[in-house]
Amino acid sequence: MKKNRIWLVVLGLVSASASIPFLNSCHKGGSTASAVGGDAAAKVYVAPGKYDEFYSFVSGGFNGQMSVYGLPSGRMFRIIPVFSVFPENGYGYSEETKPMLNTSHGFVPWDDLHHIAMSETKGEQDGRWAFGNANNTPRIGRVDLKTFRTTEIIEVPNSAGNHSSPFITENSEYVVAGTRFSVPVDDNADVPIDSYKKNFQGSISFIKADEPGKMDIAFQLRLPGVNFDLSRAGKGKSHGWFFFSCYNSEQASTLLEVNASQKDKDFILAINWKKAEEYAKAGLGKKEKVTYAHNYLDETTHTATSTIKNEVLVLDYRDPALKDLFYFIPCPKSPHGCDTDPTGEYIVGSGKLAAIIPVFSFTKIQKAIANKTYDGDFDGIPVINYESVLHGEVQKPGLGPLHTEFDGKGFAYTSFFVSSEIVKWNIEKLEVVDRVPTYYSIGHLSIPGGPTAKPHGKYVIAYNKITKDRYLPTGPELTQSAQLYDISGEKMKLLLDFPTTGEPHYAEAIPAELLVKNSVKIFKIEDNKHPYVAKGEKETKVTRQGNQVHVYMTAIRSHLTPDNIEGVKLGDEVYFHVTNLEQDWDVPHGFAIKGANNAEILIMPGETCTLKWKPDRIGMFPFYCTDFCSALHQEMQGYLRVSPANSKVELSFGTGKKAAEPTASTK
Ligand code: K7E
Ligand code: CUA
Repeated sequence: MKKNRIWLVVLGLVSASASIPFLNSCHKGGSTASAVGGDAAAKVYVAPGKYDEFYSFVSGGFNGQMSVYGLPSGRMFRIIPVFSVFPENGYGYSEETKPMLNTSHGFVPWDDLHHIAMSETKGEQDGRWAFGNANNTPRIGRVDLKTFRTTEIIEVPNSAGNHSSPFITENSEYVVAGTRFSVPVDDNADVPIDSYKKNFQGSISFIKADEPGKMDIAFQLRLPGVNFDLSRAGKGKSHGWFFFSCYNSEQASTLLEVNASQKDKDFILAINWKKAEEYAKAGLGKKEKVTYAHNYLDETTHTATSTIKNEVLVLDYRDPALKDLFYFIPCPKSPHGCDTDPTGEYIVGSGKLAAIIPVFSFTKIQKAIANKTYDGDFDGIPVINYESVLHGEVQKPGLGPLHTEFDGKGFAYTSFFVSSEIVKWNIEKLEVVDRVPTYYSIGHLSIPGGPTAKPHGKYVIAYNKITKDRYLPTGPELTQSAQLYDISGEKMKLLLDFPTTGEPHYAEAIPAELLVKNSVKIFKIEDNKHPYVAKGEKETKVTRQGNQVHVYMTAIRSHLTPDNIEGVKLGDEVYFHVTNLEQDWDVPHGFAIKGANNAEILIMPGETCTLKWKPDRIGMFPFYCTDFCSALHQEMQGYLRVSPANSKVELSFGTGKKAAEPTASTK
């Protein structure tokens, strides 16, 4: 039956739409049923009022966000906007957050986030930050796990398609970003596309990210033109090295589907980054003129600033002084995932078109480099002899291997897109010990702590690309889907399907106890250094500077101050600076005004947010609180009067009886 299934999916390559209904005809008892043990429900049941054991940070793919789920329940708690505007809370719409999305191309409101990297100390998750990549307009973002907010974004110059990113070293020394597309760099960019071999270059950037507010590109490696795809840092004995999968070693620039699938082997690029760091510090690189943005959200002013930077230090693979930094290892065929096991000894390459999984030995790589066991070079970089560094190959593992994670007990778990399954295998013996079907076409998989030196090998989650008949139909577009498997025993057991938002690629889960204790509940109003804060209703006011009207507004259950504003004229730009005076957990207030070409702002306790609004007509404009904050939330509203440009109406404002002390009702 398993063989049949694989065969059918192979047929499915030719006729994808036909394969899946066909597949389901082998399931007993209905089109969407699958074998789930009788105790599965109990294993994912988190009783009302109880907490999940893990947080899972799931990339949103083309929604440009991260989403946070609990495991094992599969319940979604939060969407964290990173590279895409988010009208739900005003990210990218408020004046404070607009600079977060600034780039050398100007304001970019969207991106494609594929991979999460959690900060580590000594190879273990430390719960400080989660990093994510912007695939399209190359950037790396930092999410602060105290606030679950994006607090810093750095653009990556000389990169074009930041897929191979972010990957983190075992003490968070660097977050690393490789380019998917090689391109001609800088002043040499206006060249024919078919001059790829001559003019196109790859780049990998080492970003210092261990100090909030100071993210910067420490150095950048200039590399031959190929596509960099995925990577992991070495750890333990291989700490100091990085391993990147590369495809398109054919160096094609058109119809890659065919032209980049010619060779039997592409490469894994091994990089001695410790040595690169030394060389960079010794001044061996060259400073190049570039333009890139660094954006940072200051937690005391609650305001982001964007700074344009102009220089990057480049270490070029063609520089003879740098020749002991880079080594290519042949890897069959069009490799995607490149994963290092918890010990750091083994490097697993997953060739999308390969029939085996090669596992390389770090010890053997070191030996081969010492002995120069090379089979020539690629563009001047030595190509290490394949057999000399091979720990071994997993035979007949499945079809279309993509990614591998580890359970810390000596086993690896590889996802197979084409044969729709997770395969568990023994790293030392290279023997397949178990396989389970996924529904359908799994991309990434995730074990909590899976990429670290200390995985928490209790669950594996499949992130599937296709769901077809798994859920109620929702028109032409269906949800992407996650599936949770218990891996605590010898055999993997399917426990749960849950739908996801966006199109998840990688996800990284972390024990809840690492984050819960640090979670911020409020911002202290006395620490608020926003230039337009009103720390109490007595500080509220409306001021005019030319055609700019600044409203210093406060929100507390259940009124806005001021809630009557007159004297605004057509042609004015109005800035509502709303401070939430609450000092109580989970009491945001929102603000919206009719006709605003914008989103709401959602203001956390103690925070100030600004909505810019340009009235387009004369009239009466209601505004209100958008978050159901109290029994009298529906009373939390006001009016703004807009008069003609030449009107004599004086600027005035107020709320009810002046100086009334705010009274808080219960939520
Ligand atoms: Cu989806 Cu990591 Cu972009 Cu594989 S990548 S699936
Ligand atoms: Cu404040 Cu509703």
